[in-house]
Amino acid sequence: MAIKETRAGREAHLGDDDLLKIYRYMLLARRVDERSWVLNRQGRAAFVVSCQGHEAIQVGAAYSLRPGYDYVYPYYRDLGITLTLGQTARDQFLSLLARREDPNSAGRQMPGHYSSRELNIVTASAPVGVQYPQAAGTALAFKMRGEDGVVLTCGGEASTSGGDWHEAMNFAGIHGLPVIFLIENNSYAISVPEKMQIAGSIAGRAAGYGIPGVEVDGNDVLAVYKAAKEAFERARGGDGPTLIEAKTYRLTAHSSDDDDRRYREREEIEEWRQRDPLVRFERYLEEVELLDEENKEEIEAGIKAEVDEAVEYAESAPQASPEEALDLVYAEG
Ligand SMILES: Cc1ncc(C[n+]2csc(CCOP(=O)(O)OP(=O)(O)O)c2C)c(N)n1
Ligand SMILES: [Mg+2]
Repeated sequence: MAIKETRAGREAHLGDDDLLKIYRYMLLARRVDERSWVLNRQGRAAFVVSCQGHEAIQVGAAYSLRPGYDYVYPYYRDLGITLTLGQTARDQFLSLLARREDPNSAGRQMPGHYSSRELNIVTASAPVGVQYPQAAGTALAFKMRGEDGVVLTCGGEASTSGGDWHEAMNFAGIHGLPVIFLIENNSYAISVPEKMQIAGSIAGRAAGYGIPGVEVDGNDVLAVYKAAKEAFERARGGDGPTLIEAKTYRLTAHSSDDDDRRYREREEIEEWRQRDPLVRFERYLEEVELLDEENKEEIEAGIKAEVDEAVEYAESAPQASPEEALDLVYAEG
């Protein structure tokens, strides 16, 4: 296929290769996630928490990260971020199946609790919102050292109801810290709808902390990329933090232990499926003739093979043994 520069790509300063790479990461995240549900329903994986519907936000934002230099404080849905940073489908299934080789926690943590020393992904803690003050602290360290690193930290809309988020926003605003708060607003906190969580606007709260606040269509990967890129540039240039509120919808139940039929209508989900970020980007790439039947099938087949191999590998990998449970948890001596 001829390489052509698309208008949206040019506007976002992205070449054709980048656009296809972004598509591939989004598709990989979706396929890994879907397979995780299959393994759960077959009784082979204990628990799944899903990124479906969040792929544009996660890949669009993570695409500006410098892996192993910038820091990430993610939350449990951020599979699209960790894959863009360099974790693999294998890593994901090793974690899902709690194998000894799981790079996040060697099988100790719940799935979705990402961590990597090499990629500067700081271990996700289970209480909602505790990542924010820690992210601000790391951003302060970058600033004190005179380094141009940026910290990306993410959470759902409900995590902004807790004190930790407000304290971190306040501290980051006062000290002009290089941190990006990415709020993945998927309209629900388990069964609690957005309107019971936020009376005004999340992006609008940024003004009170002296921080730029941006609201972006979280189903439009190029819009998210652009907003995040500007935020990264601001942070790297010494101009401090940004809050990005990216709006989307949780396409699955909260987790594999949740039955969302008890609190939301099927029609509502169907309506949002029409705006599926992956399908939307696919349509766009077809329109600008970067994607056709042939390369689409090729990309799908490549990802399917990768996912198949990863599941097979993880299923035959050794379990973590009970004797090792406390290794690496406490410092020796
Ligand atoms: C402090 C705390 N309270 C409650 C929970 C249980 N809990 C886990 S996820 C979640 C909902 C969070 O919703 P949101 O922040 O919107 O993120 P989403 O899951 O929708 O992406 C809750 C209440 C928790 N983990 N920690
Ligand atoms: Mg939510």
